[in-house]
Amino acid sequence: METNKTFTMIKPDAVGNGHIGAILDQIIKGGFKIVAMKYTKLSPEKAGEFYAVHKARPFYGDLVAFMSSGPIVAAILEKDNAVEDFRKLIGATDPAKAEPGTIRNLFAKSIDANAIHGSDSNENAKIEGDFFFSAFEKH
Ligand code: FUP
Repeated sequence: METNKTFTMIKPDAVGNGHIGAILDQIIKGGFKIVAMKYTKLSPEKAGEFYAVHKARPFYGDLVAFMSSGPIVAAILEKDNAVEDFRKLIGATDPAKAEPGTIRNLFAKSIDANAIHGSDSNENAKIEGDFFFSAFEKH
């Protein structure tokens, strides 16, 4: 299993608010190498598939609608201890609880529109990266 990679999405709120450049800057300054990246938009069906693990949660419908509401930037990132270090860099799911200086603290306004996604395990990093990128797109 790959343990040095994670997967991220810059979410529709952050893209719409013009924060792609600033967020990529934080990611690169945080020591992550971009292995694959694409600017794309999820259909409601694809967003539903990506977040299928949350299907039973009360916020699932709103989450799918939000994640398909506008363009996103999807990327695979590489660094030692990538999953854990990236979760530290982005901060808590609820931006009100995110540490000062974290990406969600700086760029997110609410728990549902929270600027950025980061995989929560090595296993999910692989699954999520494969959801967006084929083998030849990863460098
Ligand atoms: P995280 O791993 O930090 O992205 O958080 P979760 O996997 O718990 O949640 C995934 C996404 O569901 C969050 F990014 C935003 C959304 N969510 C809500 O809208 N409301 C909640 O109470 C919790 C999560």
